[in-house]
Amino acid sequence: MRHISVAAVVTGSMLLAGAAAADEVTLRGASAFAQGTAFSRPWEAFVGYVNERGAGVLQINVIGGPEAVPPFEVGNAVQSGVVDLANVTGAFYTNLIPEADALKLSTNTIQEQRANGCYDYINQMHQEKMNAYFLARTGDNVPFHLYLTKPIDKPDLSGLTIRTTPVYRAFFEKLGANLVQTAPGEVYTALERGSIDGYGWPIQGILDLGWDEQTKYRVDPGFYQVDVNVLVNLDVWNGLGDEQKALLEEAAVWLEEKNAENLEINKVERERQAEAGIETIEFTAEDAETWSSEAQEAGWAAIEGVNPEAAEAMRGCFTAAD
Ligand code: 173
Repeated sequence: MRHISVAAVVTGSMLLAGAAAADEVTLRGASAFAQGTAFSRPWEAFVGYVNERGAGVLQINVIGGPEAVPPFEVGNAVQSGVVDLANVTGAFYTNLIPEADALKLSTNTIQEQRANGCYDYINQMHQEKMNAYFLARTGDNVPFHLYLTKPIDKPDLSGLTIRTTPVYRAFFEKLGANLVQTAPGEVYTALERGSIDGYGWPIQGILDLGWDEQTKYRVDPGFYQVDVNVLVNLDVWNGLGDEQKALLEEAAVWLEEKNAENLEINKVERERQAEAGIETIEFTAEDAETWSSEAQEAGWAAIEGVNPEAAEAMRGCFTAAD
């Protein structure tokens, strides 16, 4: 009798342990970008993917966008665990990882970075400096542009006041602009009031934000490559079970594959901008070359100024192998 009851107790506790490992976890998520706009859409798709497949395993509860956590605070919220995961660009958490601003300088894809070791380097950097697991990157193939309310005819921004974030700072500064940093949510009003003559933003999203109403010109060519990343608080990540981690990793691969859609989305956005009356400013071939090379050089010089070793490591793996 005694023997049997011990066995029953052991079996029972093993079942309990098994049940505990499989308990559904709900993670609180936030996005630095407003719901329904260009750099929120991939994140929303990611959340949908996880929630559809994660019944009994893991669910994501999105607490909101920039109205819930101010964009430049999202990094702090992930680090401290105020949120469990977030959709945010490196430029918004340079207070925690100044080197994260280099992510925009990559000219290869996240798939190539996973293959060449760059992803591991970046993930390690996020773990050490920010207590965050770098789960996924979106934004490949999406360039940034300068948008203006007044025309220019050469790569010279002197006399112009331009809205910036860390993304554009070194480049626009080198071209002589007077810079004002704002969160995306303040751009429309700044344009309306005439307190800025233009702003940096990617090729996607202007119409979602209504900024086309206040924008006259887009300067081509674009420069850099958007990074909008899904980061998970590291303590939360480490506390997940294998099945939960596997679901998030699978969703990350799926999300990153969607980056290939960006070329087509960019094309449609260019057409929509033209239809909205935004004129394209194109420089001479020589000036266009100056524009592009100054952007890249200013970007790397800024990272080298912050951390030469990290700049060298990332430079080595941010370019596609020939
Ligand atoms: O312009 C910005 O606010 C910015 O830095 C950014 C970065 C990635 C995607 C969209 C905007």
